[in-house]
Amino acid sequence: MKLLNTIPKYDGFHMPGEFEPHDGTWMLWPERPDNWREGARPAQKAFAEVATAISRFEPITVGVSQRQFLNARNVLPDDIRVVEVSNNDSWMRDCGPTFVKNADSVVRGIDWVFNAWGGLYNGLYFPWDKDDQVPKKVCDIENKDCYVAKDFVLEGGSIHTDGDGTIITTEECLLSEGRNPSMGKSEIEKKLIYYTGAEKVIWLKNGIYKDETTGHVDNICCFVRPGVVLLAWTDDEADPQYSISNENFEILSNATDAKGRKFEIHKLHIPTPVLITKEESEGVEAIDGTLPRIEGTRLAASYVNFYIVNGGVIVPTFNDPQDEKALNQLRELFPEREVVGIPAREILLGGGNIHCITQQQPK
Ligand code: KQY
Repeated sequence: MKLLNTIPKYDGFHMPGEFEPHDGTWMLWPERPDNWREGARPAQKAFAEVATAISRFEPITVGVSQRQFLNARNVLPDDIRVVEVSNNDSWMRDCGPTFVKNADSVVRGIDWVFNAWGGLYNGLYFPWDKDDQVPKKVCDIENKDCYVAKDFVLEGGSIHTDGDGTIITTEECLLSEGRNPSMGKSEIEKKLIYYTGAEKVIWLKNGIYKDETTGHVDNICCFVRPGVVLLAWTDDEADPQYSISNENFEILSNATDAKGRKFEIHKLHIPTPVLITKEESEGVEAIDGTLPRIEGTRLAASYVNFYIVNGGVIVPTFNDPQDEKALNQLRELFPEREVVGIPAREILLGGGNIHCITQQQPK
């Protein structure tokens, strides 16, 4: 594996859409008791269900600490590869490599700076040094060369691409103080374009209400395919999410993508607000420096945080009347894929969802 200091776009590489063919998926195994309740046992069960669902469609590897290796190996089915990868927490979308490919289908990784969603300014835990090393380890295991983007803080969940020249992101996230405070919007845009090989960045304003990542796009908006987007939505004017979604709808309605297309926008209604219960709150160990889990806090529940695999779509469900409607809407939008719902409350309690814990490796 070579570490590269050149620029993917100049080398002829770009980030494919998630809906394009994968070689496989990467995940990490949850264990920290100050983020996951009851010593992470319920979360581990949920992660195992996600990994098992993905394994029906494509190869999957789960990275796990030395301490948890035997537990993960015992819990996960035999056909899921388990490898030891030290980590601080289990958000492979955010700390893992972003993969890019060229016209000859050579795949390379990008190793961004990871600072736990805001570093010492407003990051969610400290330290994050092991997470920051994950991309090089994944690329080494996969024997993929790896671009070192060590002058730019970025998490995979803060960008989506259509694989055809367009990136979507949010100002709330990428212009936040805790990430690249010395860079302006145009400089950040250039970094995105040079590293993902894209041509145009669409800037939405804010992410899902109360999203602790400071507004990752992957919880509010994503591509179904080039020119077609899904936007998390509510018709409840009293919900703070209402104005956030409406503002993003306006932006998308007035935008064209890199190829000059107007967007076809589909509204995907959020579930009834999900709040942390007393029992859930009490199950999390309180540690200074880690975001506390306080009873009654609203979680950033959204069906947009699904993950597209070869021939399938893995969708979070919340035991909510909206679940079935969301699944059916996705079945209509992805007629050629099997849409699989997975109960995801235990993942949501940790601050993210299925898209946040997965990372595709393109074919
Ligand atoms: O991508 C995400 N949504 C990750 C959230 C991390 C939360 C850490 N407690």
